[in-house]
Formats: sequence, structure tokens, C-alpha cells
Amino acid sequence: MAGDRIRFTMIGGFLGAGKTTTIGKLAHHYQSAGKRVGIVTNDQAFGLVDTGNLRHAGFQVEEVPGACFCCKFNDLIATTQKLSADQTPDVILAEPVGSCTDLAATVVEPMRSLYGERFELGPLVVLLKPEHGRKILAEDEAVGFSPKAAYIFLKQLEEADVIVINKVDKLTAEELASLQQLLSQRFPEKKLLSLSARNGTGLDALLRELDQTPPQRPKMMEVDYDVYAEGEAELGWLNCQAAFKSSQPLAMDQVVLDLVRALAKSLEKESAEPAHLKVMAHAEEDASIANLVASDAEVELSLDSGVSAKEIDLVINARVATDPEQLEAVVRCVVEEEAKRLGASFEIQGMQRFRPGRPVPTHRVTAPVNP
Ligand SMILES: Nc1nc2c(ncn2[C@@H]2O[C@H](COP(=O)(O)OP(=O)(O)O)[C@@H](O)[C@H]2O)c(=O)[nH]1
Ligand SMILES: [Mg+2]
Repeated sequence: MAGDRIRFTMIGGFLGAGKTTTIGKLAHHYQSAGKRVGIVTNDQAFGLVDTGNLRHAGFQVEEVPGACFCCKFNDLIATTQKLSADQTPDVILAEPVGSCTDLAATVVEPMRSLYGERFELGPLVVLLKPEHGRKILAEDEAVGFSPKAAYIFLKQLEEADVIVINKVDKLTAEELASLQQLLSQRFPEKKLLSLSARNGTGLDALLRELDQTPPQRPKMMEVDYDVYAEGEAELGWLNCQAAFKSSQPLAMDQVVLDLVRALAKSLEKESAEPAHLKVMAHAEEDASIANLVASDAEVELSLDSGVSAKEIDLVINARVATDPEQLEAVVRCVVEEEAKRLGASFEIQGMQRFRPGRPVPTHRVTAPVNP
């Protein structure tokens, strides 16, 4: 595989597409095969459920917070060095922000040209999120996002070396065929795989693909940064840290499920489409996570602990097509109401909310670099 260079692979895709789940599965596979794996997560804010989740699974994880990889290119490089502090990893898997695009021009090609002696670049994999993907590809009016956010979704697919339709376990054969058809109409040249990151279907084919040398890009993708910036800014971004304390043990799985359900209900009243809502609860070594990835999707427990505790730390990450102030008001109200319902006291320890700023990449290549 990588010789003495680190194999660096980004697993992109829209918010809630399954990037963290896929990276967890890939990392597990590489570790079982005796490879050293480092993971880099990325977010516009601090305090990530994903970092906590992957660390909880026992992986070595570092995060690049505060902006996307393309705007924090030097931080990304510094973070890969942190992962190499004890021992150089064989493989680094990186999860870019789910509302970010133009990664080939701003991350992959600059890494190849500036740090090609250190890194061997794997293919740019982009996971297709079926929940919003079906509607966006079919140009359905009721997608829940504006055309500018849909523009980002499509640009992510356009720049992929490999598109992976994820969550096939929840698609019927007809739904999968229809997605494959919509994708091959729009991107006829593109390599297409399907996967269930959850149950492992298609993982072997993805692993084989990740070992391939990516094809040379014929040209770099054009991106209208005004549309991209406006599309990204339509998403309200919120990360909140809170704690519940109770005299009675609280069942953590139920707490996170109820919090996400209550958040979903409040957002639905305001017709605010969630791109991804995540709540993680911790008590010492144990953790539970609940997720919602679209208004018409089910709230799911993606990590169960089966544990009850009197003191629970909570991390809430919400990316929703709404005003961030509005989002904060909803989160504060839901946290308070849920605590009251449980007879617990609560504390909000941290709250960051904003609209992502205009992306200003550190580097942007306009012509492909020879692999
Ligand atoms: N049914 C199903 N759900 C999945 C699959 N992969 C991820 N998910 C769920 O989709 C949600 C978002 O996944 P996550 O990996 O956090 O997405 P990310 O935002 O792209 O990192 C979680 O509830 C996951 O459990 C899959 O293959 N099948
Ligand atoms: Mg993630």
C-alpha cells in the first residue's frame, strides 16, 4: 500500500451521509489487518460528537476545528504530524465538513504537490446520502434545502473519484436502482459503489477501491464560490455542551433519543430542515448517541450504552437550515424541558452557534498535479 508514505484518504459526503460510521468501519478493518490508523475529523466549531464517537471506539483521533480543511490546510498538515508523534500511521482517514466542497482543488491536489513525499493520496470518496440525495438528484421541489445548498450536495458528487451510495440496508431494490440511474445520468463517467456502513455490505469493494491509485483528473471542477458560500450560510450551525444531574439514574440511551425527538419536533413546527442532529451522552467510559439526518427520517440510536447514570454530560451538534439564533432558542428550550420532565437539574456549559463564513481556501489549484 503506502510504502513509507502515509496513505491519506478523505471520505466526504453531505451532513449525515455516514462518513463517521464508514470511517469507523474502515479503521477497524485496517487495524485488524495490523495497520496503524490515524483519523482526522473536521468541523466549523469545537466540541464534536464525531471525535468523541471515534475515540470511544478506541481509535486515535485528532480534530481540525474552527473551519473546513480547505481553509485550515496548514492545521490539517499539523494535525497529521500530531497523529505521527508516537508512530507514523500507515493510513490516515479524514472526514471533511459535510457542507464543504471543492476538496480536490483545495486539499487533495495541494497535498499531492506540496507534501507528496510524505503522503500518498487515496481516491476522493464521496458518500451519497440517500435521504436528501434522492430528492436533490430528482430535482424534487420538496427537498427541504434551498437550491444553493443542493448545489453543494451536487458539487461534492461531481468532484468524487468514487461515489458510494450509502445506507443500502434501508433502500429497496427499486430505490437503489433509481438512485443508480439518477447518478449515472448526471455523472456518466463516475465510478459508482454501494455500501451499508452499518452492516458492512459493500465494504470489501470499497476497501479494494481505496487501494487503487486514483485516476488523474482531466481538469479541476468549476465552483461558483458565491453560490457555495450562500448555500453553506443557509445552514445554522450549533454545538452545545450541557449536563444533567439527577438523584435517580437516567437511562442514557433514552435521554439522547428523547432529546433528538424533542428537537426534531420543535424544528418541524418551524419548517426547519435538519441536515444532521446529533446528541451524545457520556458518563465516565460509557456513551450513547442519537441522530436525525432529515425531517422525514427516523430518529436513530447509533451508539447504545444500555447504561443509566445520575450525572450525564451531553454534546449536541445541530446543522439545520434555519437561523442560528432560532436554533439556539430551540436547543435551550428542549434541554430545559427534557431536564424538567426527567426531574433532573441541568447546566448549559457551552454554546456556539453561527452561520458558516465564506470559504477562503489556503490553496486552490486550477490544474491537476501528476500523481
Ligand atoms: N441505516 C443506515 N444508517 C446509517 C448507515 N451509515 C450511517 N448511518 C446512520 O446515519 C446517521 C449519520 O451517520 P454519520 O456517520 O454520523 O454521518 P456523517 O455526518 O456523514 O458523519 C447515523 O444515525 C448513522 O447511524 C448505513 O449504512 N445504514
Ligand atoms: Mg460525521
